[in-house]
Amino acid sequence: MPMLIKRNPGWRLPESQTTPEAVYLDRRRLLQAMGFGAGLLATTGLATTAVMRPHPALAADAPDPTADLYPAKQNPRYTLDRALTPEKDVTTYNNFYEFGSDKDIWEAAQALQIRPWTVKFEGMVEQEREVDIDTLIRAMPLEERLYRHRCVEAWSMAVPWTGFPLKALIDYAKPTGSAKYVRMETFQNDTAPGFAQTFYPWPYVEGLTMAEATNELAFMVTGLYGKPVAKQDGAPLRLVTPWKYGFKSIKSIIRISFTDERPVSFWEQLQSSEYGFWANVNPQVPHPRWSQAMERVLGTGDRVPTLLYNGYGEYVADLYKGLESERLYT
Ligand SMILES: Nc1nc2c(c(=O)[nH]1)N[C@H]1C(S)=C(S)[C@@H](COP(=O)(O)O)O[C@H]1N2
Ligand SMILES: [Mo]
Repeated sequence: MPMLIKRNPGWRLPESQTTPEAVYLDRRRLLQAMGFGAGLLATTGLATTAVMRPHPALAADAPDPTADLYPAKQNPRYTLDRALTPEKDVTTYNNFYEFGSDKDIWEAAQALQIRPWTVKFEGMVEQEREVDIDTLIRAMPLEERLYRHRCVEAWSMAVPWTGFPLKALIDYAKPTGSAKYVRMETFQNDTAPGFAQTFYPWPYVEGLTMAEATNELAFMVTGLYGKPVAKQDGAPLRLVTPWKYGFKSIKSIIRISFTDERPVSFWEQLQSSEYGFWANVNPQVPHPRWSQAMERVLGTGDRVPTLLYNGYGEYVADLYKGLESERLYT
């Protein structure tokens, strides 16, 4: 079990101590990752360098070919004890490093072309294949779920996602019995300015064990607030795993591979001392640079205590029995 950290009862999370995932990278690691000397590092201003934004797409996108599927019926099993975060906050305060390392990327993300879009199924599957996103979405059982989201940076939101269980996608992909993990990958092309920051280990990658991926909570998102999901929130297909820190919820997926090797995710590759594979929410295990005890709720700005497994222990705690020696909470 993780060590219990005793906290002052009156302790509050100082906002200034919570920094975005990337702005405080260890200097030596960053140098290695960049493969450059200190001279250049000094002039590039580390990972905080402002990213140039492209103009948002000028022409409006064609109507979404799946728009008729929304709103989908809400599944009453997944509701919340807290108010939903206003749509405006969910769609204008984002983490999507492909479009820049600050929260204000929603306009830049409009440059992403989400049709045509295909998803490849690879690795340990009966047969590798590539499927058109609209064919895929129409083959899946869409429903709406209200989920909490807890970013490792200590902000949170409550969101009405539309999508389908990851389990349904896994049944569709037909992995073989040897598969132990599912690995997912985000698009990489020259429409997004973040790829010019070559010290990041692009493309964005995430992974789950097969047991996690087939847990009923693991959800593939195609919609948000009763509409097709916005580009800045990961259109046309993103993962949500509400019991884990938000960085596990990989956006704009193009490739899903089944493997017997544990995938190394984007953040783990960048800074494994801070971001591991499991990344389950636990208020008692601090991030090396800040506490995880409390969270700031987007929209209201309220500070509320963070819950073990983000409040989803009854669904997922069993997944981690026997794994107590692992770094389950970072
Ligand atoms: N491809 C990709 N997926 C990503 C990210 C990213 O930078 N790139 N950021 C992650 C992080 S840190 C969080 S908190 C959530 C944010 O999702 P939201 O912007 O819809 O709130 O997306 C996750 N998925
Ligand atoms: Mo995050």
